[in-house]
Amino acid sequence: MEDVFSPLRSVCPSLCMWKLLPEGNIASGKTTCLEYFSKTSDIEVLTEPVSKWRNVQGCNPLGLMYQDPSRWGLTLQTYVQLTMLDRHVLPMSTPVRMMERSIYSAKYIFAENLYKSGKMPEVDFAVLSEWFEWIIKNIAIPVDLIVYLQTSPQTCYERLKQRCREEEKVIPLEYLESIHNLYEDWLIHHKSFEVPAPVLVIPADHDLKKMLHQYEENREKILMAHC
Ligand code: TTP
Ligand code: MG
Repeated sequence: MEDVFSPLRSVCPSLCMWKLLPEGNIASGKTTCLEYFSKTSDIEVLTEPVSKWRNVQGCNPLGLMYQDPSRWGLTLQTYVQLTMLDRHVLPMSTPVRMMERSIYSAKYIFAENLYKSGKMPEVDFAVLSEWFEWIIKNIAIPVDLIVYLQTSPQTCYERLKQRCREEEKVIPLEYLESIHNLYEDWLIHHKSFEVPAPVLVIPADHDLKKMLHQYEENREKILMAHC
């Protein structure tokens, strides 16, 4: 593919494709963060394929998983893994790409949570894990920065109730607490899985106005740290 940024590279040799991932609990504000930066020129924003998870050839694996995680957890997580991989390998058309979540959090947080809570059978988890290991061993999935939107589970719970996504009405606070703890162990305490990139933590319990202010304050760190 033609390198459209080659003139820039001669001025700034370290210029490279800059890939960053907003990460965080359900309803932590990832989409809002992406929408905010999508107004900046030369940034490509890939929002999460939730609509696909709600409708694959007329079926709703997200809804099925929440209704019966033991039966449908593997179905959803296999499809999430595929749709994330599809986004990770899309050729970049701008110097900076922001992608909502990643194949890493799908596995290290959501699949892990299903398994650890006894809702995903061992054989399902083993098959999903082998798929995942094969993918990250054989396909390059470079990430330059993780922007961790750190929230309290309670804040996410309130936002979930306001947002009222049909499938998510069954989510209890305890579920968000488990997801939160897995995130903290992964990205803050480094106690669980390898972290694929440096992590920038942004406190994200605040209202929209304050969040947008924080994004502006951190703009350089988020977008320019590579150059
Ligand atoms: P999120 O990825 O948290 O997206 P969101 O739009 O809810 O978050 P934000 O408000 O911060 O933009 O989750 C979408 C739904 O998909 C949510 O119900 C959790 C679910 N999910 C899984 O069940 N398994 C997965 O692997 C992933 C990534 C999400
Ligand atoms: Mg979102």
